[in-house]
Amino acid sequence: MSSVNRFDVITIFPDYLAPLSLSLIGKAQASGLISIGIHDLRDQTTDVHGSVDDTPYGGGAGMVMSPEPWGKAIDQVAELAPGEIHELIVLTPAGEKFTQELAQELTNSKHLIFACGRYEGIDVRVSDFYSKAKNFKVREVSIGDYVLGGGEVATLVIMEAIIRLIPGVIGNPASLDEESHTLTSESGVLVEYPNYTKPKEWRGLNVPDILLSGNHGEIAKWRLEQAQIRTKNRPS
Ligand code: 6GU
Repeated sequence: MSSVNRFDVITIFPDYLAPLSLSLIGKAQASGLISIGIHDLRDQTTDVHGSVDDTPYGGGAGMVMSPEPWGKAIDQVAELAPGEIHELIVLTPAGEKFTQELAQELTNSKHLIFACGRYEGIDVRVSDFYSKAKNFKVREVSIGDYVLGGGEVATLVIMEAIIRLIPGVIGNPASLDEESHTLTSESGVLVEYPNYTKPKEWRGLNVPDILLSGNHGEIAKWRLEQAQIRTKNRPS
């Protein structure tokens, strides 16, 4: 099955997404494997102040992002991938927790649209409209139990996790099988075994003899044990 190749991000801070032109993701764009559009929500506003938020119905603290600029922006970016099923990812600390498993699942959507909320979030009718009236897949996603100023950094995290899974993006795909969060069938994750490189001795600390033994069977066994110990001892 073919992987996601079009990403659009809607934000009031387009410059926050500048890192997408660097490193792995920059190269994936340059090589044509993926294309990424960054869109300024304020381009969709009509008043002189470029207002994107308003006070919450029902009262309470903070401001809520208005649905109309979001509707216009999402309609526009949907046209950038005509005929595809669009998956709208709404970034909010109230969303489902982002995991390696979700990263893997999202590689199967052809077109991902990231809606970066700020303030107290986006009027929920935006999610409702695109899931019910427009047949988009819509997900509210969080990257963890802490509060960020907005969804931009969460979008960077999620896009990086997805894009490195796309075939051709990483030079040595074997490294995808052997990395720090191996998903196991039973219990979720096994964290990676400890790594060493040259020199053999550094500041009085030695590389374990087993890794110098050349015995690949014993090395694999040792690494699995170490991974299990680390997984068990890791604070959750
Ligand atoms: Cl997606 N947004 C915000 N504002 N805070 C977060 C988050 C998202 N995920 C964790 N904290």
